[in-house]
Amino acid sequence: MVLGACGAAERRAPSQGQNGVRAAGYDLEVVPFDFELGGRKVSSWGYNGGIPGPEIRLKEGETLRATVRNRLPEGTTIHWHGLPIPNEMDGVPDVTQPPIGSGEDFTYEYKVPVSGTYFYHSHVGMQFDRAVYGPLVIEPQQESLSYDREFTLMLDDWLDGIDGTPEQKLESLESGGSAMAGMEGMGEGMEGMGGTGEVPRQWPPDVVYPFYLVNGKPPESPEELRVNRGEEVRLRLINSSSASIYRVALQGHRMTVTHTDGQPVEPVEVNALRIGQGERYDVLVNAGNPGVWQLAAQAEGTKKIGRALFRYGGSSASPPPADFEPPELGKKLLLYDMLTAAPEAEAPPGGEPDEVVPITLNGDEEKYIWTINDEVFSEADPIEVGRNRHIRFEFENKSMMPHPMHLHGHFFRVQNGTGRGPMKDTVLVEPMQKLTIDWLSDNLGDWAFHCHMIYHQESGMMRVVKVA
Ligand SMILES: [Cu+2]
Repeated sequence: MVLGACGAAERRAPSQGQNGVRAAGYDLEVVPFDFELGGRKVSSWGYNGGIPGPEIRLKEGETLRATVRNRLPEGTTIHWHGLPIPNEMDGVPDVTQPPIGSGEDFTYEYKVPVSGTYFYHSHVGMQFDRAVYGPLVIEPQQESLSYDREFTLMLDDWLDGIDGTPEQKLESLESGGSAMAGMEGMGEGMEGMGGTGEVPRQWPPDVVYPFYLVNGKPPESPEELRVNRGEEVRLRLINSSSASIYRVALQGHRMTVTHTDGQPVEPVEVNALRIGQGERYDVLVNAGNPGVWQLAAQAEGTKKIGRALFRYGGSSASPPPADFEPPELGKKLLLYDMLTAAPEAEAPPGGEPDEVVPITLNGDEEKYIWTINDEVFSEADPIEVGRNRHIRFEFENKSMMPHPMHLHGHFFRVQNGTGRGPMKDTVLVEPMQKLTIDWLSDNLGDWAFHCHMIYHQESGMMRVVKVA
């Protein structure tokens, strides 16, 4: 690998956390860069030489124009995760565009159709398991929530430059290295945690990472979220991890969930939530408990956490230890069954579907092959559906791994028995679970549909859904 070899000339100041500017035009140079992680110098790839990339923030209806300058030694693209935009702007290599070649530039330009919390990332190969991601926040024309302060928090699992490269990790999984990887901290005694309904088991992940980062920072040197007593605080949680599901809780506080995947839901108060790869949750926290508190993201099936600190003005308390698990992690956990779409969510189709498509998820953990309807992506034909039809996908997960399934270009309703399930773009399908989603095929083109666990995606768990 030539990581970092040509980074110096292109390097800019790292982008830190809340660094967005309100402008429609962005320059995103994707470039090798160095940063410090847990006392070690790491070389990786990212946008404008930072982790995460710069926050892109604009208003619903504005035009986003982003010029990507590819300074990597290989091709790249940007996918605008969750936004239903014109197909040619969707950034899937060899499906919606050829990769942007090394040394080349490409400009994405489209009108932002919806508000909410999204993110952008490379869709080429294993690049997503580097730092090629950043937050994308679309403000509504009229904000209906009332809050005093907001923070965007990106959760990431990190191994690049610490435990080889993502490509080497994939190779080791393909040669049978996965069974052992998952053994660490198998989550014994973590079943039957409190809360209502059926709390999902914690499955051992395929990859246990050396670091879990929040806004690019390891637990030993966390980001501090500074708040004042009495404030209402909005947190935008984005799981931009490649292979990790998290349970998230804020010590000493409850969270009111207001959105998932950018779309509004009826508010639900919980102690903890579970967030799969590619999912987002917006929550409100009432800051009524002065001190310094752990905002923990525990990687499911492990004992490891990523964290930020929630620090009140005037508090001189010392922070909890890096690995402290808030007791809230064991209390009421958000489940899909608790969510209903708010009336203003993107209009879903109702009634009976026009087309029903069975989607079987399966895999061979030994050979590390992951399939949709028993075929890997490279050998499969597209799933073709008609335009402006009410489509139902009936998932059946026949594997022993959870799969965060992501459909490009559309929102879908998760059928959770309420009749008004949440509108989402990414949904976790549990091992051996059946789950139904409904969507309106109102966006023409070839749309990627895949598991957002990138090692599964790269090993076959992807399809093109052709809306024609
Ligand atoms: Cu998967």
